[in-house]
Amino acid sequence: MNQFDAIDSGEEVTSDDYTPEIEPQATWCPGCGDYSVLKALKGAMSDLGRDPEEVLLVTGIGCSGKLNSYFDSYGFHAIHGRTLPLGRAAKMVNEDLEVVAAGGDGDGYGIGGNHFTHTARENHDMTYIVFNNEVFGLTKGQSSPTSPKGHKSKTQLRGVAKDPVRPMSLALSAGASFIARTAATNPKQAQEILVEAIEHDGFAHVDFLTQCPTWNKDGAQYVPYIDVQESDEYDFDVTDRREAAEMMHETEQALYDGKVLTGRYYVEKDRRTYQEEKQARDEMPESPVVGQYFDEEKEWERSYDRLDRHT
Ligand SMILES: Cc1ncc(C[n+]2csc(CCOP(=O)(O)OP(=O)(O)O)c2C)c(N)n1
Ligand code: SF4
Repeated sequence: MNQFDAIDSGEEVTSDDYTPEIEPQATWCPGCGDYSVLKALKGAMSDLGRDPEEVLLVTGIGCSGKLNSYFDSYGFHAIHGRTLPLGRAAKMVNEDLEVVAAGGDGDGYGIGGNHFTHTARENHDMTYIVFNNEVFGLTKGQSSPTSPKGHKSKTQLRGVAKDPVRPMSLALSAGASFIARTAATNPKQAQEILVEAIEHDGFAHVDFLTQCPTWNKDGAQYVPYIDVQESDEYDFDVTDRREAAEMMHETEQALYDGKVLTGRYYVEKDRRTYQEEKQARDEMPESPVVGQYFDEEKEWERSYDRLDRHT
């Protein structure tokens, strides 16, 4: 039994349960993709029947980070790029919490890039939603790690000189056990993918393509998407790492050619989460490291041997 069983009211959870009683006026621009993430996340939580008291939402800094103000669960509006270490820490001290971290592509793939790779590697049991609008929205449209090469902005007048980050390939090579991409223009799929991501035991990464009509009017996110699972052209096994890697390679480039492909790309069910791995370690007998690895006499002998070999 987890501690939340005691507070389960038995009543059906709806999206409204996640709407703050005094709802602040949204400061997102009209047409912003962030509204879709909010709706999909509320919908996913109600599909799963999760009470808001069971959920912690950690957000970063940026327009995306404001998600916390409109989503009524436990929340932490973290500093820039630090959603993942905070979410991890919360999960480690309270395993029953449903932890969701969310932030922009600047937040997650730029300043927080290091945390992204290591949280994926360690397979922490949490969901990570990245609002990928290919720009820094809040600070007025500078290019971000996912802006296409050549993308022009007020601070990159001649266009970006760098190749963009490929978020899904990065997540796969780092070790995430659930990887998907969805789009704000596709609310049904978005909600389904979030349900699966939240249910997944392990680190679930969702690259959520969100449009920024204020600073990135030409973003590919406006183009109608193709769902890779529903397309005959893209038949592949989501549990096969090699096939997933090939699909990602192909479709992450296609995004910049104006073809938006979304869906689940990789699902690994039998990998132990960080929490499970740690529990298994805690149950092992301790072996004294000093005696095992450091025998002073032997170390001197080895040093003399090495010296002999070099003289
Ligand atoms: C340590 C730190 N560096 C820089 C900033 C300034 N800053 C605020 S939001 C932001 C970019 C946000 O872009 P992104 O994460 O893509 O989110 P979006 O606003 O597009 O949702 C930056 C650079 C900051 N708040 N803190
Ligand atoms: S600036 Fe862009 S990302 Fe920020 S609220 Fe407006 S449309 Fe959304």
